Amino acid sequence: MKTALITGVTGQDGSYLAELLLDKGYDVHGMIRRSSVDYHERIEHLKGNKRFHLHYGDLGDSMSLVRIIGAVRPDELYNLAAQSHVQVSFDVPEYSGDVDALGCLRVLEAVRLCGLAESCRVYQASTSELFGKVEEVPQRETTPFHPFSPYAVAKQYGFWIVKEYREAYGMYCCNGILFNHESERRGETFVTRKITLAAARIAQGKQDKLYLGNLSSLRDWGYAKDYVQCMWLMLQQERPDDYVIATGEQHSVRDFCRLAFHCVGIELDFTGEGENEKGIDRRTGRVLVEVSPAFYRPTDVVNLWGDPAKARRELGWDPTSTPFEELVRLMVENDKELVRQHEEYRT
Ligand code: NAP
Ligand code: G4F
Repeated sequence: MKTALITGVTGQDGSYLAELLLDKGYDVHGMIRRSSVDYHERIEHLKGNKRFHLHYGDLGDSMSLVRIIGAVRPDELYNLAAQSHVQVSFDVPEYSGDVDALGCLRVLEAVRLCGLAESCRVYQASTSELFGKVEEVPQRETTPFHPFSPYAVAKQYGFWIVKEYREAYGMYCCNGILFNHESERRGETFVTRKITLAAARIAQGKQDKLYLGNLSSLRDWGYAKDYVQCMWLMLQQERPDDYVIATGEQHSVRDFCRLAFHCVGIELDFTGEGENEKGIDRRTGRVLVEVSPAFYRPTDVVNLWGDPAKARRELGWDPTSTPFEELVRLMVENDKELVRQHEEYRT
């Protein structure tokens, strides 16, 4: 039986990965942070499982990492923990740098200090945000990086320190350059979930309007459940390498909105431009979507589109298993039910 350690186990990806590894028969250890509420929504259902163990630690605290890694002695370590919100990284740039850049270094160094450099395989949650102000479309493994936020700059350090540990110490460590992936468990302030929740609330009369930032921003959105399989596949290869994981399809925030509202029975027409653009309910003429500059970023990544050819070829991964329309439908169905059951009105 293999043993895996997941940092960020309470997050969207960490929770799906934990489920996947438990299904595969792994002993799964997760690192959690102390918080004032002792409820971890995404992993609560796993807590009774005898092969699922939790440890308090923090990517900002080397000693906790050495303690946990030394005790667990994982065969595979998935470093998913991060301050993962790009817009928030402009508000807390130093913290984002500490956790997303140095946190990765701390994990790698803890593996070495615990004498596991030869036995423990490490996955680093790298990101398409590294392509930032894109220099090539679509983006592949050879596309130059141009990070465009404090988050992306920190993740770029993580990317290179992983490569460095691979080359300097021969460690088996990989960067998964993952494009945006969403799900029913996506954090509520990322644009997709914000839209699906708002569509569900508006359709049930619990919210009047949705305010968004850049509607023209383009993303390559996939399904998180499909993407955690790639994380695992990367650590099963003969040699460590870095991979772009994407669907190869691109849509705008506006497209996502149209489709999400369609799923609750509202057809939206967009009129106007920039800050004056509005999404109007075709049937009633009501304005349901407006632009608020509060959601603009000092620098915004607007043209992400990945080429998953290498992952398809070398990992045997099918990027089309959950089409875009199905992803949006799954998220909206989930949120319709959530809102119906127990959601309070929230803006
Ligand atoms: P998420 O839902 O925001 O989860 C982040 C996780 O990191 C949570 O478990 C969080 O714990 C934990 N965490 C944050 N700061 C920490 C710290 N200082 N020490 C220990 N744990 C900490 O993110 P996600 O969407 O699952 O993404 C997983 C990883 O992939 C992240 O590294 C993200 O940057 C990267 N990524 C995500 C995407 C995407 O589209 N989802 C794409 C590319 C890369 P709490 O629950 O206690 O907050
Ligand atoms: O949903 P987002 O906040 O995701 P973003 O910035 O692409 O970051 C996510 O994906 C990255 C992979 O590329 C991960 F590395 C990262 O950890 C995270 O998971 O924003 C997507 C786009 C942006 O261009 C943003 O400007 O949507 C635009 N947007 C428009 N209105 C909005 C909003 N984003 C948010 N969060 N909220 C809005 O109201």
